[in-house]
Amino acid sequence: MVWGATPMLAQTDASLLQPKVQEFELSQNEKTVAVPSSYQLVLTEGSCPHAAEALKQLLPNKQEKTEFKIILGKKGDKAVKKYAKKIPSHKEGYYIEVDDHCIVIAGADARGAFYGVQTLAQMVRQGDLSLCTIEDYPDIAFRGVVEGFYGTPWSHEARMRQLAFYGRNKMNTYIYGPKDDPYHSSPNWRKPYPEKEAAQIHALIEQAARNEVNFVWAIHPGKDIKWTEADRDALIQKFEAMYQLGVRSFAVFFDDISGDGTDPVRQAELLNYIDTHFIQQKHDVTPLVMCPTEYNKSWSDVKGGYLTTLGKMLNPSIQIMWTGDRVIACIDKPTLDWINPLIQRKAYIWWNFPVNDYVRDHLLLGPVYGNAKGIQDEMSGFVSNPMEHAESSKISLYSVADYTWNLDTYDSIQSWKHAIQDLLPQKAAYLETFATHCSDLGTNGHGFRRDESVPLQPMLKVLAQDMNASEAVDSVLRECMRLETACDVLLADNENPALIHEMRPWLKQGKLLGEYGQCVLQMVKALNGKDAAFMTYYDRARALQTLMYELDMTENQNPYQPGVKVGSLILLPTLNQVYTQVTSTYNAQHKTHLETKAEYNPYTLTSDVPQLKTQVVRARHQYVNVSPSNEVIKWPAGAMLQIAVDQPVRFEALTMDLGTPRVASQFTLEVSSEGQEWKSVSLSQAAEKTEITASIPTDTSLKFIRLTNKSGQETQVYFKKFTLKVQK
Ligand code: LTM
Repeated sequence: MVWGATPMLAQTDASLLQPKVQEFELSQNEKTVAVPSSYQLVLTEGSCPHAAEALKQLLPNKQEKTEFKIILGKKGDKAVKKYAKKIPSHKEGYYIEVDDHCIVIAGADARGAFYGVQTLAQMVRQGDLSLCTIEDYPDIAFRGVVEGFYGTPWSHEARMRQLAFYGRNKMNTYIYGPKDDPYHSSPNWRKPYPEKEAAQIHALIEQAARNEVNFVWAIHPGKDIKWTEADRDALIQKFEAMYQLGVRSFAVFFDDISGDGTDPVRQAELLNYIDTHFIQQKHDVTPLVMCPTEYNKSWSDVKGGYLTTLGKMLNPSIQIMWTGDRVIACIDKPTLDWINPLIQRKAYIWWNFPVNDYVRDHLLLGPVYGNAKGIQDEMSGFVSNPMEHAESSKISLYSVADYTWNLDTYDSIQSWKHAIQDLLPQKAAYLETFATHCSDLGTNGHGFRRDESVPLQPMLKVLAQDMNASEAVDSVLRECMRLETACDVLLADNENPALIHEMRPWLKQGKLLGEYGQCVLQMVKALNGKDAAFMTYYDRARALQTLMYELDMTENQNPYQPGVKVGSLILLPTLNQVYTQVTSTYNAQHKTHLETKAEYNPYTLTSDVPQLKTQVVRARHQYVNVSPSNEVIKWPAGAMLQIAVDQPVRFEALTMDLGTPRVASQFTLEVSSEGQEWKSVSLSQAAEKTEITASIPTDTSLKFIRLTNKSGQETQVYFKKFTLKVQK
């Protein structure tokens, strides 16, 4: 087990215990006891094996004839009988008592005892143990992670590390549902896993058990399910095969589908059948979890009755997942007051953060904030959907563990700092500097944003108003130097190689950004000091702009949101603004024609399709791409998507994929030079194919192209690709 390095303290600091404990009381004499070098273990054999094993790893020197005792057990065990009344009555709770000759860890159940050992481990890492009592328990029953993103699923090794991390941080749930595992979703959900993958899943289940985590295996059959007995039996058979591998918790996801699979009556009938004929029959399986098709308020058609049908029909023990008011949203009381009555149970929250499968050019390393306090009794579970970058996701997941265990004392910044300390103890300060400038998502179709560069924002604002404000120039310059240093140090670090490997493209970009910032601010200083070095700083700033662009064009080249963005919310835009101002001033003073544009996107997107309004459009070489969407798009009748360019160009061809065969005839494609007169261009789609193409006559230069739903009714499509080829 790898423990984060904690400074050695003379006594226990309860504020450093993770997640924050509910009740911590120091003994009146405020004495401490040294961590025992040997101890006698008192426990009921076999009662809480994972807690006992964790204790053995923490303090290996167990001996029969030593005075110091550690008493470990769960409610009902003889060993902890004396403490029965002190054990919290909450599931998974525990009681700890430390005095100068004994440590008691008494769990409400075996998992509670395991969590007690995790707390003791943290105290041991701090140094001497304060004589104290702790009563602790989780606020939310199911806490953890849903590996439910699009993109490269986590590797086996990353998952093994994750499960250990969940155990240490008292998260009890890992839902396995990566969208790009073909045996979880279409086309292969009916088939058993091949041998190698099956063996790995078995190993994950064992690792989950050692760490007191429920391994929930989810299936995503809705894209091509037939409401037949054959498919119902195929699903049960797949669950049975997973049960044989050791799975004891199951989920069925119906998210991001359209067509027949979305019928709530059929879904409820199937789920109730699985519940009655499989889940309930097994006696050792936890309650079934489902993700509905209408999984957030903005998509819910209450009059259509989807959610109320599920609420009425689904067996009461079946848990229903919910992402909030939107696909990506934070959770508060109004969110839960709206959904819980409709589904006639407490929502099981699927929190879509820090998932970045719709902004893959950004890495989300900032604090976890925005979820309300005081709502613990209104939800049955809270799981976070992470990034495909498993190690980097731990910054957020640590805080999700903290929040879901003890909502009311949750402090987002403190938790974030502790998370960073835990992940990279030796270089935490550097990681904190980098993460400060690498947290926002950029413009995106979901409109979800996170704050970024927070401590520097006041100075960046001053600088944006007055590039000569010397205090602002100096402090931003110093921070850019810190950023460059942090990226260098992290790039060369080997304390957590998996983390650095994931962050490498963003660290390289962060380093360039730090250098660029220093250069731009040196340009300001040189201009004010009439220093001839201005031109050298200018040349280097231009070079760094090119290097940042090239990195964006060559690294992390996924087909969805390719590239690498750092500091994109405020640091880079402010530096670019200063660059433009300082260069323009220099040009005016010296009658020169230096390039004043720092970056430039000639393309803009407008749309009255609500889900596409804020999609990003990017030009890369000869191609103009609109960012794809993961979800089903409800395209209203008459609504359009338009791309405009500020100077006329010759569009050559459009290639798009709406994920649906025989759909081209429902749309019109038109082009225009000035936006007044429009010419139709025909769309071609081969039978049973989803790709649609159009060749655009190149005899005239154009500024506009638009795609309109002319079918007279709402059309449901995917939006997998929209690429415009432009003549060079
Ligand atoms: O959120 C849900 C229920 N489903 C999908 C996720 O698989 C995906 O990761 C997120 C974020 O793109 N959006 C979804 O619609």
